[in-house]
Amino acid sequence: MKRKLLGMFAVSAIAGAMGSAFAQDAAPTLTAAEKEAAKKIYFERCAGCHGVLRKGATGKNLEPHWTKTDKAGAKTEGGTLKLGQARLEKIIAYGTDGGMVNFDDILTKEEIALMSKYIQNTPDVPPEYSFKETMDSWKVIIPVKDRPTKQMNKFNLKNMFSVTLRDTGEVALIDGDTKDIRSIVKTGYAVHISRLSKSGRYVYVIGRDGRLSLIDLWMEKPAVVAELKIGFDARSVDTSKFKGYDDKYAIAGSYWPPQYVIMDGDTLKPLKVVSTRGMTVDGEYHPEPRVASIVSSEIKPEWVVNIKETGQILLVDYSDIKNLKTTTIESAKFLHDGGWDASKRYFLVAANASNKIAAVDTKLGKLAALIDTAKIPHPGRGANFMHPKFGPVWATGHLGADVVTLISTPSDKKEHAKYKEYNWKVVQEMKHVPGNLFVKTHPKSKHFWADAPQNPDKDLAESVAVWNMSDLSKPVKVINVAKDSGLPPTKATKRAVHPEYSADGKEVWISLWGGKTDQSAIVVYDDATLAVKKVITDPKMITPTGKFNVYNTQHDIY
Ligand code: DHE
Repeated sequence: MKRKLLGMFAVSAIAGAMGSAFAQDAAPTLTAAEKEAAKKIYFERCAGCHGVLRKGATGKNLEPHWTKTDKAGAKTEGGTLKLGQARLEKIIAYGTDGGMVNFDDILTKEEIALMSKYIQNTPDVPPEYSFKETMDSWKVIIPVKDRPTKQMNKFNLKNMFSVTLRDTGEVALIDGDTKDIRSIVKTGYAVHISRLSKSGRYVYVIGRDGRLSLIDLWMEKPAVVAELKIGFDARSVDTSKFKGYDDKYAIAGSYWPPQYVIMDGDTLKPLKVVSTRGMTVDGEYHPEPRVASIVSSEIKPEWVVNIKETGQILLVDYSDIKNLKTTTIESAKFLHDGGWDASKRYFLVAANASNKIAAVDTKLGKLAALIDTAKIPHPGRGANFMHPKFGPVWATGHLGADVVTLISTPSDKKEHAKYKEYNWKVVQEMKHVPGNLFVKTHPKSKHFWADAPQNPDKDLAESVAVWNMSDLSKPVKVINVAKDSGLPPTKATKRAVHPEYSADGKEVWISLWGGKTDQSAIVVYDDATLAVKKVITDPKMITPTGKFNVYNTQHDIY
């Protein structure tokens, strides 16, 4: 049975904002109520991979020209077999070898039939979202002048974790030293990531519904001090980290509409909205090029903004926002997540449906390399370490292959000159299992961790593998995190997801992402002994997924 990461999509405001126009052609008809229900399911489960306009990205194109047919065996002009109702129902229920996940245990038979009809109809085009609407959504809850001028609590903020509670639309701020929940903050729906301001004072949290929340960690009880709706559907945010721009600006990327918003760092006041529509690397116009990962350079006043559908990587210079200068770097489709190499000069990003990693040289503003990898690389932010034979490497896991890929990265250090011949080559593929989403290590650790939450096997999805970096031939241990948690067994898989280190690099936190109504947990391991140190199982701990240690996120340590 395949699992369903790729189908976990936002309950997006788009669903509500969608128009109701349908071009019926010869497609199956739906009542108004059926359309509404199908629209909601599409945005919750399908849009993340297939796109709002169904042009396809990580998932296949789902436009009527090939979903719709009334006769068996009908072909498109290009000769591809059209899908039609019966075939669509099978694909949605059981998935495909191409990576489509099965929905037979999430959707009822009736819902599967409904979705099969829905996607044979012409997609609705959701509304745009202007600068004025962005501005109208802006709320300053506590103005800067009323905020503390120094840290008012006694928490060790460096070791605070901002934890996504996916299905409750909240983040928990958990004290890494005591493991106590210091605050639970209401945020946007199914928060995707938390990022830190350069000073480490502010946490920026982006919901899938486009709601961006700014949390002030200096308050006695950290709370949201400003909010902005940056679009209808979003995944990424970062801040200005170049010297002299500390906490000055923030940028957030939107899936729909395809654009990014630049704002003031301490109030979220919107300053500029920039569309990402344009040509793909193949020279085709794309109406929905979504903003995937964004990262902030520390060597230039620039953000690296990765545009999924076009395969273009933008270096956005924020030194003069009124006269915005952007370098557009061609790479490959469809860009997703990525992270810095150890020197923080190169940014490596997955072009996941092309099975490639693109490396950008942010110093020269050029593509440094386009590296072929195994199927569907998914690095999260990746992981950097010294390979015993090949020197500095950056690692990515794979959703679609049973390996972790190690890529040699350049280094200016004299003692690393001997590794130059390996640079930008895949130097090793460590044997793992498919369905990996995140890998992690820490400069002070000898261990390398990889999860496998999307593996079809329940045991593997509930486990993580750990390697000792002196011998990467096989894991030193495969840890069943669900068993270690002591939680009662459940029918729903408790996916072990997203290893994250404590600030001192001595602990590894793993989320157990259970069913919506099941008790979930975070299991904390001692990185040296690999023994459980603590299981955080507060009843409020519902569907924890991403965890962002303040210090490590602030300084891009991974
Ligand atoms: Fe993510 C990062 C998009 C599903 C947990 N995810 C990212 C990034 C993007 C992205 C573009 C990079 C952000 C950045 O660095 O600026 N994710 C998507 C999707 O489009 C997708 C496939 C489907 C969807 O509709 O959202 C998707 N992601 C998921 C999940 O189902 C996960 C596992 C659980 C959850 O919370 O929803 C999930 N994604 C994460 C996490 C990160 C992330 C924890 C940050 C990793 C890090 O260490 O920085």
